[in-house]
Amino acid sequence: MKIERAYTIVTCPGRNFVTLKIVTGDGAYGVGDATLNGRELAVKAYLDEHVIPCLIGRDSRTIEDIWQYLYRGAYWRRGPVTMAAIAAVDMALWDIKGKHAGMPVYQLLGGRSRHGVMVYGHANGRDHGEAVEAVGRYIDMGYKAIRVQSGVPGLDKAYGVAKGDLYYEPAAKGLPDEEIWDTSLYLRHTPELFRKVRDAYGYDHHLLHDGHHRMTPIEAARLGKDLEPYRLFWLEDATPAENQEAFRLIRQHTTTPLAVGEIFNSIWDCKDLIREQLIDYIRAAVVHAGGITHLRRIADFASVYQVRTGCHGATDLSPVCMAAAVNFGLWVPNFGIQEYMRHTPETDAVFPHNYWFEAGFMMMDEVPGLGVDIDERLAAKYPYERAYLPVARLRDGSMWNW
Ligand code: EZ4
Ligand code: CO
Repeated sequence: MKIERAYTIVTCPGRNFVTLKIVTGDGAYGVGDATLNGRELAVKAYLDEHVIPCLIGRDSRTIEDIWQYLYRGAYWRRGPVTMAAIAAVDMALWDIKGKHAGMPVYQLLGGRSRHGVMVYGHANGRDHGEAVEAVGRYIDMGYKAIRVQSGVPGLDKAYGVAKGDLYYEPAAKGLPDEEIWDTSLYLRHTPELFRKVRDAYGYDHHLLHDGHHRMTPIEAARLGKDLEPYRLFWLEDATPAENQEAFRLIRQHTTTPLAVGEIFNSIWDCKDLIREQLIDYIRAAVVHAGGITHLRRIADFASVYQVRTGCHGATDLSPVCMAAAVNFGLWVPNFGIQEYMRHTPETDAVFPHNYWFEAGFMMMDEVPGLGVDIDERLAAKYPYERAYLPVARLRDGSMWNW
């Protein structure tokens, strides 16, 4: 089917989302998520100015060729802006292909490997007491896997601590907030947090924790060792991975499973991590790693080394991305877990979807395509508002990783 029209929709139902819609000559359409938190309009411009003109008139069925055309054809490869734009096109084309075939995308990929996709929730609190209570609420909601984040005594701010309980949203309007960080305090208090959670609820639930890129490799190695008695499902983003070898040092010291990759854009960002079995879970997401077409390549490569998927799924990844992730997770043989940070009711209303949470799993019906849509009239009521993620500094003022 010929691609007749394509356009981007920016909406802010509490936070910003960029969505690509592709329409074919027979009136079918598909949607793709193109949201890059804090840099949204760069991806919109990349799509509007540089990608959409190349799509018009192409055969929507040639998903692989269009992917290669946009990746190789740009000459400038990889990077979050490029790969989010390619991902949006890819998601929309899979959506259209599913609608034309009358099948959900997971059927096109090879069918269900499981009845549902296990998700982890984000339990958090300003201190250990609040965090332990929050874990209890997630257990009561039926979660099988829970990530636990807490404020750190002596620090005003730590990653993952929400104002409310269910909805964590780090991006804020205005210029970036500045937070002070001190890894030594964090390393002192975090094992204690997990001791309290295990003391309160036992060992029947999977527990996870996000280091959010703030430790050096040797600090991460120590935290991994200290957390071993509490049998974590994973330690996430222990240290930045621009230098993939950094994980070798962590790996030599601890049996706590390691996950990384929510900011990765391509298979090249995780090639050595996977090939050398330095991680257990790869966190690359549909929207930031080039769409279903490329994520499938990463997952297949990872399967050779017994590395499983653990896709990023925070609030800045729209329900369009979540729908793509659930389709992907229902199929992918080496599925591990899927992150699920609940969207607000306003966001869920703008993006009607065919996935739902049930007893710790994300479920999906037999609906053609990705099973998600955008209500454009409702979206138009929420105009874009510039927002940024916070930045972090050490006590002496040096910039650090937020
Ligand atoms: O800070 O998605 O695992 N989830 C995370 C997120 C990230 C945001 C950044 O846009 O680390 O909360
Ligand atoms: Co994370």
